[in-house]
Amino acid sequence: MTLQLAELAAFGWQNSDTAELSADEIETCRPVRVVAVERSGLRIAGPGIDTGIPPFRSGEDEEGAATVGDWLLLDGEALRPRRLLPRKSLLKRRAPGTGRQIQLIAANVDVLFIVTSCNQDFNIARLERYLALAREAGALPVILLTKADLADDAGTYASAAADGLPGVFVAAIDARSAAVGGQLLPYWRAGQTAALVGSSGVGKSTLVNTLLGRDEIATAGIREDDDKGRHTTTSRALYRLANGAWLVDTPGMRELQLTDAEFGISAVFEDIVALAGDCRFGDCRHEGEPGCAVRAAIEAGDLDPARLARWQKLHREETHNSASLAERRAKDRKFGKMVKRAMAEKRQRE
Ligand SMILES: Nc1nc2c(ncn2[C@@H]2O[C@H](COP(=O)(O)OP(=O)(O)OP(=O)(O)O)[C@@H](O)[C@H]2O)c(=O)[nH]1
Ligand SMILES: [Mg+2]
Ligand SMILES: [Zn+2]
Repeated sequence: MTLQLAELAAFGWQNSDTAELSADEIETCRPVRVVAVERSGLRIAGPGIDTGIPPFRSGEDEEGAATVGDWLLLDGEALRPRRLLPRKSLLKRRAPGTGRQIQLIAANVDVLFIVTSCNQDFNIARLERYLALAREAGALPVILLTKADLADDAGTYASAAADGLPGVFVAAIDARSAAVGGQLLPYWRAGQTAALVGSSGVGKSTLVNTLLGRDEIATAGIREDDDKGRHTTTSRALYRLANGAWLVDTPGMRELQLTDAEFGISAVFEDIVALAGDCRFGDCRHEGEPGCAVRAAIEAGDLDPARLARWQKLHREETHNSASLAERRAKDRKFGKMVKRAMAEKRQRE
């Protein structure tokens, strides 16, 4: 038995994935892609396979849980995964609520379509969070402004996005229009994987349906008073499009709390990071210290003080989230060791 490379490529498999496998694995294993994460388990697909399996986790770390977009290696003809293949990228966030947990959004994503609408959902600070998520994962960020057909001033939203988020691709679209396939064409190609993220009600599932050419996913109208959605989509799934690309639909997020995203945040605010490097003091807080290059740029009108404030807030928050997750992981490890020791002692007594 050998790998069906051409068939696998249609699922997004790349040569670098083959290079991860041992000779024995190439002879005996079947790679499959996780195409949906449901409450009951995972849906996997690959050449000649499309079925459900129980959740799979490699190791004890929460990031070891297989998520949508992941590649699993099945043992021969069995439906039992042998291992989770290394990811080329991972989108994750601090799980909502009080728990210090990580939530995996999707793995092996090449393009991140950050979806917002030409209405009250539009918010530069929130878009910067999604941008940092994309940059951290090494995915190409593209901002999609849906409901351009409903707004009198879609152009104003597009210029606000282009001005506020320098260097980022922006497209104003009608997610229901067949023209959207052509508008997104420059950003991906066959075998690539994109993910849709954004608030509830911005039209993520509508866009998947339009690109599929059929109403496969349920969608629902938004609240008229504040443009908020109704959290219609509740699971993550990957869809294969006619152009050979793959698209992940995700449930709308109320809030995106970043964690382990210091690189991504610095990439989004690289202008400020560069300025800060020129401040006289290495630990300058840009709050009026002498020789502050950041303040000088604000005074010269080269930097928007609101942008500095957004960077500082995001940076503080990320540091806090990463530290509290690290603390919890250390506690978990300590607890795990304690349990193992207690079990070993119990066995000795028996
Ligand atoms: N006119 C117009 N309506 C749109 C557009 N995009 C989405 N809609 C409508 O907006 C509503 C919400 O769309 P959904 O696709 O369910 O939104 P969603 O982002 O998937 O929302 P969640 O699943 O809750 O995260 C639906 O009634 C869509 O028909 C658009 O570009 N133009
Ligand atoms: Mg949806
Ligand atoms: Zn400074």
